[in-house]
Order: sequence, then C-alpha cells, then structure tokens
Amino acid sequence: TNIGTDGPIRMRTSDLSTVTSAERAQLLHRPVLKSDEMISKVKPIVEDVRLRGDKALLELTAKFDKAKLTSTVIFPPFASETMQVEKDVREAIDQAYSNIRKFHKAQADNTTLVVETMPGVVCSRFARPIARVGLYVPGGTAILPSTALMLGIPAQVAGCKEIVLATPPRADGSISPEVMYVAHLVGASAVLKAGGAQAVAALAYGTETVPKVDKIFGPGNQWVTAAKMLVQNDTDALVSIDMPAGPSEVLVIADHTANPAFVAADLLSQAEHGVDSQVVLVGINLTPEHMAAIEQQVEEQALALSRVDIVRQSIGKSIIVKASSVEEAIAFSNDYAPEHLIMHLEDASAKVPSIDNAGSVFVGPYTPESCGDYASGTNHTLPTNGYARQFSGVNTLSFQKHITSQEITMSGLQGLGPVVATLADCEGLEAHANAVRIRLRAQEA
Ligand code: HSO
Ligand code: ZN
Repeated sequence: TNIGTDGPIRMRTSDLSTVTSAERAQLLHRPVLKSDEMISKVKPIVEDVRLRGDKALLELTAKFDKAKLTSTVIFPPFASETMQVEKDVREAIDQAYSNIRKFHKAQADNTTLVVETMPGVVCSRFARPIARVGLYVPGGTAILPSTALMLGIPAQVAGCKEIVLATPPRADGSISPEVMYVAHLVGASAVLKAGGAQAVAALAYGTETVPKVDKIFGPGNQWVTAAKMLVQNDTDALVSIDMPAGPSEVLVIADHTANPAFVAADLLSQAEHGVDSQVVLVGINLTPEHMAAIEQQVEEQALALSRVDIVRQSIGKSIIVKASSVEEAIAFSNDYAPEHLIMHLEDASAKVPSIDNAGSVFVGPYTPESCGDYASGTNHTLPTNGYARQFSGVNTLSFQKHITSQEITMSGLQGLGPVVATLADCEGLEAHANAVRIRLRAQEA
C-alpha cells in the first residue's frame, strides 16, 4: 500500500470510460462516519456537563486538554497581553478581516420584502439576528484563527447580541494570542476555554458561568460533530447547528492547460489538513506525460512538507479519475458534490454555470483554495461529505432568521375570508372558519 513512512506518495487511478456503475458509485463514496458509535461515546460527557456544569467542564478540560483551570470563561475587554501578535500576522489578520467582512456584510438581509398577494392582503418578511451564537474553533494539530474569522465575522455583521467563542486551551491554560486577537476583532462577548464534546455541551445548556446559546457553529473532530448532533436533537437544549461536518475535501478538475505544479500544490494543501482529508483529481484527456508530471510534483512537493506524514496517508487514500470531456468531468464533480472545487481549465469561468453542487468554487490557475481558506472574503466553513447537494456553506444568513408578517384590511378580508372559510370547512376546523365569519358578519352589521 501507499500508507507507510516511506515509499511513493501516489494516488490511485480510475478511468470513467471503463468503470462499471458500481465502481463509479464507489469513487463518489466517502468513508463511513461511525456516527452512532460516536454519539454513544459523547453522551456521558454531554450529560456530565449538563448536570454538573462548570465543575464537570473543569475536570474534563484537565483530563482531555491537560489544562488545570480555575475558571473556563473570559469576558471582554480581553487583556492586551493575551492578544500579542507579531506585526506581520496582525496585518494579515486585519486584511483578511476586512475582506471577509466586506463580502459578508453585503450578504446581510436588511430589507423587508413586501408583497400584496390580493387587494388588501399584504404579506411581508424581514430578518432578525439569532441572538446568541456559539462558535467552535478547533485546537489540535494547528491553531485556527482563520476559523475564528470565518465564524465571528458573519455573526458580527448579522448583529448577533452574544457571540461565545469556544476553543480548547493549551496545556498552560492559555488560548493562542491569534485566536484571542480575532475574538477581540469580532466583538466576542465571551471566550470559553474548552474543546470537544464538553465545550459543545456547555454552549448548548449553559453552565453557571458559560452563557447558553441558540445555535452552534463550526468544524471539529468526530467528538465535536457527534456532540453537535446530539444536542441538536435534545428539545431541552433548544439549540440548532450549522451543518453536519465530515473530513475536509477538494476536487480538482484539470485539462491540458493545467500547470502540474499548481495542481499538485492545490491537492497537497487539502491533504495536509488531516489523514482523513479527501483529495480527488479529475483529469480531462491528460497525456501520460502531463499526468506523470502532476504525480511527480505531488511527490516532490509532499516530501518537502513538514506535515509529510499526514499527507502520505491522505494522498495514499486519494484518487485520480480520468475523464474524456469537460462535461463528463463536471458531471462527476456534481455527483461528488465536493466541499471545494478547483477548476484548472481553459476558459474556466465559462464552465461555472454548469456547476450544480459544490461548497465553494475556485476558478482558474491563479485562484488557490488557500485564498478562500484565509482571506479573499468567502467563508471556509463549507458542507462536506456530499452535503453540498443540499447545504450552503456558513454565510451571514446562517446567523439570521426570517419572520413573516401580514396585515389585511377590512375589504381585503371580504376578498380572502370566504376562501379561508371554505378551506376551514373542508378540514372540519370550525373555529378557524368562525374567526373569519365573525369578522365578515361584523362588517355587514
Ligand atoms: N480548508 C479548510 C479551512 C482552513 N484551511 C483553515 C486552512 N485553515 C476547510 O475548508
Ligand atoms: Zn485549508
């Protein structure tokens, strides 16, 4: 196999012109997430935090994060020592903040939709922020201030009143200064020093010190994902979540114009996220030399990466799919519904209208996914696992909900009332019909 600590770093190849439909289905398939098993594992943790609050949270944080804390929540203003960031990093965060804010501010729904459906019958719809939101920023092998930006900015521009950012503390009990700096920028109302299922439980139920939230956002490992699914189904928690999450993915479509080094770099930027990362390359009529050049670039660039051991495993599980036309390649991608789709294609932007399913699309040779991951303006919290068929990535509307409203005039009711009374009679709901007829009779009198 390709999975080991040495040996070639290579992807498996399949050809769409020769695969059976069962093999094609297998190519589209993601590894099974053992969600039932994970839910039963997180259940006792979630219950513990629900019942024992802060005490449980502190014990679990000592156990899982090796951090001995006396309190788990910090409130603003955050001490400036906790957010000391190198100048170049601070400037980069500021530029990313500005771009992401611009794009997300433009998405906010500040309008009231008003439609007169019949004379005197006016229906409207307006948006309100979700009051209290919890943002989960993973810890683990990489610090992720970018995720704090991607979740915090839409919450801020949507006008959420309470923004609780949760992230696991380091063993010394601190939070990375970059994440603290972003918490400050996005106006977080509290930072919860906890991770995993225990953090999700604290956000869902609240504790003596942790504010309860209405919706929980953010990527995380299997524990976090399972905990989000569990609390979402608990009517006592009365909390919703952004979307189901799975390992991160990219699908790259490449034709004869594709630069092998660029394609390889894009595949590897996804592969380095974790051993479960899903990486797919769809090549359109690539010559054997072109394909070999890409594969060689993957290997060469991978060997120079500090995370080569992670990449070796994720690339080892990844696939190359040969297609014989752009249409065939895009049809495959639409069926796969990737989290990220990168198009290394001649006249790539002209092909975008045929994309039906993808979390976010990266068009042309100078648009690496990294730009969307960090700073161009789009969000990087995106549907994985094929959920791009029915889910959008996190956006400003994820932090708003809509209220509908209607106002009917006296003469409007004369027009609409009989319709409603007839339908109410038809459903056998007399009181409904009465609510209309009592008014119509009052008008006649
Ligand atoms: N590609 C990741 C997001 C990320 N990349 C964060 C770097 N930092 C999931 O969309
Ligand atoms: Zn990334």
